Parts: sequence; structure tokens; C-alpha cells
Amino acid sequence: MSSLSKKVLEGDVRSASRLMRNIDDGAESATQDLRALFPKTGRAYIIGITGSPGAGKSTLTDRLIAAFRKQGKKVGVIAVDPTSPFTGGAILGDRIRMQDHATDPGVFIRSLATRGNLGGLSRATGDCIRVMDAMGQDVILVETVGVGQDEIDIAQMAHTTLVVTVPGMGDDIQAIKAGILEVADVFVVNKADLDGADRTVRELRMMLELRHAVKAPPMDHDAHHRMVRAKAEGRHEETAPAPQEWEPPILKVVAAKDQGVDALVKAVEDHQAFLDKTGQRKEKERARAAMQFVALLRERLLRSALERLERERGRLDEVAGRIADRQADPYALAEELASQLRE
Ligand SMILES: Nc1nc2c(ncn2[C@@H]2O[C@H](COP(=O)(O)OP(=O)(O)OP(=O)(O)O)[C@@H](O)[C@H]2O)c(=O)[nH]1
Ligand SMILES: [Mg+2]
Repeated sequence: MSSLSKKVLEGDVRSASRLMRNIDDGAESATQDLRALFPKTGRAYIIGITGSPGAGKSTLTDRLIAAFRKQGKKVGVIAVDPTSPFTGGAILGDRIRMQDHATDPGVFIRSLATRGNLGGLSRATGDCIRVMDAMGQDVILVETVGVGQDEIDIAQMAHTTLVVTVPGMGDDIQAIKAGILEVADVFVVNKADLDGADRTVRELRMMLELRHAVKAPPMDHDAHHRMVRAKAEGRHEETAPAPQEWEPPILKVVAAKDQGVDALVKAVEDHQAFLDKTGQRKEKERARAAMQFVALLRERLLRSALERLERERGRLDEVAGRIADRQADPYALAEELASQLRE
């Protein structure tokens, strides 16, 4: 094991920062370090915080840091910001409202941004989560903006995902419908000091109920007969126990005034207990492992295929030019590269 990995395991902040920079630079040594650390990871509890721009995610994250610090836990924070230019892992100044914790050795905050490489953002986020996990952070908060595919991938890395909305944003609810609903474990209606918070809560609840109605399986023929017979005989027949399902709570919070944060922490703890009790934590972790492994594989395979393409046919943009001019056949080229990888 390299001395850098050793130091990360000892919780050394500067070494962890260096490793994260190496990961971003795609340094060969970073892969070796990640391999060395991997067996020591899997301990941290990961909380995703997602929602539209300006919903108050960072303010809320700041409050959650304080709450977990009070419990004596070490906290890691990853702010994923696909819109900002790469910052080398530095804190994004005023965009992140967590300066209070900047000097607390029990808090480690990094930001991550895309550099336009092939779906690398969720991979980089996963790697950074593992570094923080290995260095001993008990809780890792991952803040992401919006509801794109990257955000959904990232949300799937979390044990508990918080979706943050604010009052009076009909469009927001539409956006939630579009994809994030399935990954939400807890809904936060932040800025509940503003008008319309109760209405937003009602709208969210309606959406959840609708989803429920759609998902409830119809009773099978036999079960129906059993129930009818049982009723006729004056018995109460227990229907088969429904698979354990988590009901995402909807909580009103005023992050700016630290109101409702204790209830939110409680909801996260309840969800954690639910996952443990039902065995769903393991299930989630397995799904995440599959996703991350496939992402890793895709990245590696794509890289070798593109390297080969460049060696044999020219750079991607040249080849793309020929394809656009109908001088090259993309189907044949893709098949050829893929079959070479199969050897
Ligand atoms: N009225 C009110 N304002 C709030 C509350 N929480 C946060 N804000 C304000 O909302 C604005 C955005 O807060 P941020 O925490 O930066 O929101 P964000 O979701 O992290 O924003 P991005 O990361 O830029 O997407 C700031 O001006 C906050 O002070 C709240 O509970 N009530
Ligand atoms: Mg923010």
C-alpha cells in the first residue's frame, strides 16, 4: 500500500485531498490507491441531497453537518456542480454556505464539477465518496443540482436521498415527476416560511398516492376467491403481507432558521433503520456495486476502443467528419471495434 493510501486511512485530510486531485487528473497512481482503499470502505452512511437550483440545498447541508457533528460523527460533504467550471476541488466560495465548518477537523468538504469527459461525473463522485469513507467520515452528504441523469445516478449511490423543493414551484413538481420521484426517500419542502408550503406538501402527497395506486398489484384470482369464501364463512383472512415498502415522509423545513432540521435528521435515521431491518440496505449496496462496476467497465472499454480507433483510423473528430459526409459507415466501424475488444 502506498504511503498516500496509508495516510488517507489514518484520516489525513491533505492526503485525501491529494488523492482526490489525482483521481480528477486521471493519474495512474489514483487507480492503485483506490484499489488499496476499496476493502476498507463500506462503513459510511451516504445521504444524497438533490433539488432545483437555489432550493436551499447548501443551507440545509450546513444544518445537517451541525446536527451530525452534535452526535459526534465525522462528516464528509461532496458538492457536485455540473454547471460550474472545474475548481480543482476547492470550495466554491459563496456558492457553498458551509464556511462555519471550514475549520472543523471533523468536517471535510469538497466540490466536484464536470470536465466534459464521458459520463465521468458520477464515477468521480463515487470515487470521492470512497476516499471519504476510507478516511473515516461516518456520514457523507452529497449535494447535486437538478434532475438530470447524472443526478439520478448519483442519487442511487446514497442510502437515503433527500429531494428538496420550495413552495410555489409547480414546474418543480413536474421535474420531480420526470424522474427523481423514484429515488426520493424523504421530501423536504424548504423555505416553509414562504407562502404556499402547505399546498406544496399536499401536491407532493397526491403524487405519492397516485404512484401508490399505480404500483399496487391487482389481487390475483385465487386470493380473491379465498377472501370471498372467508368472508362468507365469517372469517377474517389475512392477505399476504405486502412487501415492505418505505413511505417517503414530506417535511416542512426552514433551513435558514434551523427549523424542522431535527425532524429531518429523525426521518433519515428512521429510513436507515428501515433499510437495515428489511435487508434493503444490502440490496441497495448491491445495486450500487453493479452500477459502479458497469460504469467502470464502460469507461475502460470505451477508452480502449477510442484509442484503437485513433491508432487505426484517425482522431474521433476526423472519423466523425467522414461519417457525417457518408464516407464511413458508423455501424460497421462500431461493430469492428467491439469485435476486436471481444478477442
Ligand atoms: N426564505 C428562506 N430562504 C432560504 C431558506 N433556506 C435557504 N434560503 C435562501 O435561498 C438561497 C439559496 O440557498 P442555497 O442553500 O445556496 O441553495 P442551493 O439549493 O444550495 O443553491 P445551488 O447550489 O445554487 O443550486 C439563499 O439566499 C438562502 O439564504 C429558507 O428556509 N427560507
Ligand atoms: Mg448549493
